[in-house]
Amino acid sequence: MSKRIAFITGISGQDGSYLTEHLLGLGYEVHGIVRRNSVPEHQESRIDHLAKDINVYYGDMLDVVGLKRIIEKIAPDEIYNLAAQSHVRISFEIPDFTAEINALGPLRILEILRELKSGTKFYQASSSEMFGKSVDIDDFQRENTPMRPVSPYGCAKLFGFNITKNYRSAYNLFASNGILFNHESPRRGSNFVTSKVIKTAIQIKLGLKENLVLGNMDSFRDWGHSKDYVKAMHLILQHHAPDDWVVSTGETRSVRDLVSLVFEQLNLNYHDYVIQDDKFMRPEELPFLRGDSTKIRTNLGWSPLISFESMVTEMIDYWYKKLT
Ligand code: NAP
Ligand code: F7E
Repeated sequence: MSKRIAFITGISGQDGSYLTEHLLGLGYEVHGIVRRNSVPEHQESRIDHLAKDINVYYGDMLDVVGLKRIIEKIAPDEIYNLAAQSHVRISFEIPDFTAEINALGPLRILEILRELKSGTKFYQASSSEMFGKSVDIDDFQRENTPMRPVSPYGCAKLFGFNITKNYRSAYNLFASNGILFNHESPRRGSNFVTSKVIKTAIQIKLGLKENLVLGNMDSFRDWGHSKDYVKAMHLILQHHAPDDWVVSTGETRSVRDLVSLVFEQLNLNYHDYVIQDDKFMRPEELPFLRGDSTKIRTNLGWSPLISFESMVTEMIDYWYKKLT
């Protein structure tokens, strides 16, 4: 039997790299795009170890002609659209660019699929940030919780979510949304709060830094591990019908809880080192996330295997080795 073919936008990102490993393990032929960067050495660091097993092309979510050429050439069975300007605070600084990539990006691919009529399945990387301040009465967000985003990132992702549903119903495309809550790993960018806290705490421990400067420490997040979440992406496209799925752990912790745990693990008292600065506050904050993933657990048999504590330990080990 010939290999199934997957095309991943954002292949060089945190999730793209773990998804590639997962799909290669399942016997897929994997293709992906990276955008042009003036320092190519850094760009593929998360997928360098996979270079001989995958096919990487230059491509950009802004370049519809290039995207169409690649999709036509490789004729994928499945497309995972992970490319995004994925930083919520930065989306307040570059809202126009964020909307171009995160909202119009999925539309461009869906239009290509509508024209090609190839039967390719499409996965859209939707986000819990789309819920904004909306929470159900039992303090969970789920597939039918109203979406009221509070950031340019969330607003753009909500367009991507809705256009995916729209092309599913209007044109009968196999187009699904994973509504993923926060997920982290050693490969998480160092300007997201988990990596930033862990990296800086280790620098403090090693005498390389004096303080950790943060924004809002009182928001709550439902943090899982990227390795678990990419498995959900694949399962979502194996279901018999396209649909929308919440992927989450169901646990929530504050940024302060995270900071306290990390400093405790390093035998430090965070009160001695943490400073809050408006620079890292957002014009509008999303205060609370906790996802109810009953639907995917019941119907697709997915559940997270890696606990929050073991993920933090793995990230501490990673950054400690990198910094010493
Ligand atoms: P990430 O590490 O920031 O990866 C994003 C990827 O998109 C990078 O490879 C990036 O390449 C690429 N990209 C950005 N702009 C592009 C463009 N114009 N053309 C082509 N590629 C472009 O993010 P992640 O954590 O892996 O997240 C994957 C997806 O899931 C994103 O869509 C994100 O918004 C969404 N999501 C993430 C989470 C989470 O907690 N991680 C939760 C919900 C949803 P460069 O390195 O060149 O920028
Ligand atoms: O912030 C607070 C910040 O940037 C988490 C993305 O993957 O998940 C992610 O978005 C919390 C927020 O993630 C700092 O205000 C405090 O309340 O790690 P984060 P995020 O904004 O939740 C969603 C689901 C996505 O889809 C996104 O792509 O931490 N916080 N001080 C800080 N955050 C950062 N980054 N830096 C600080 O100094």
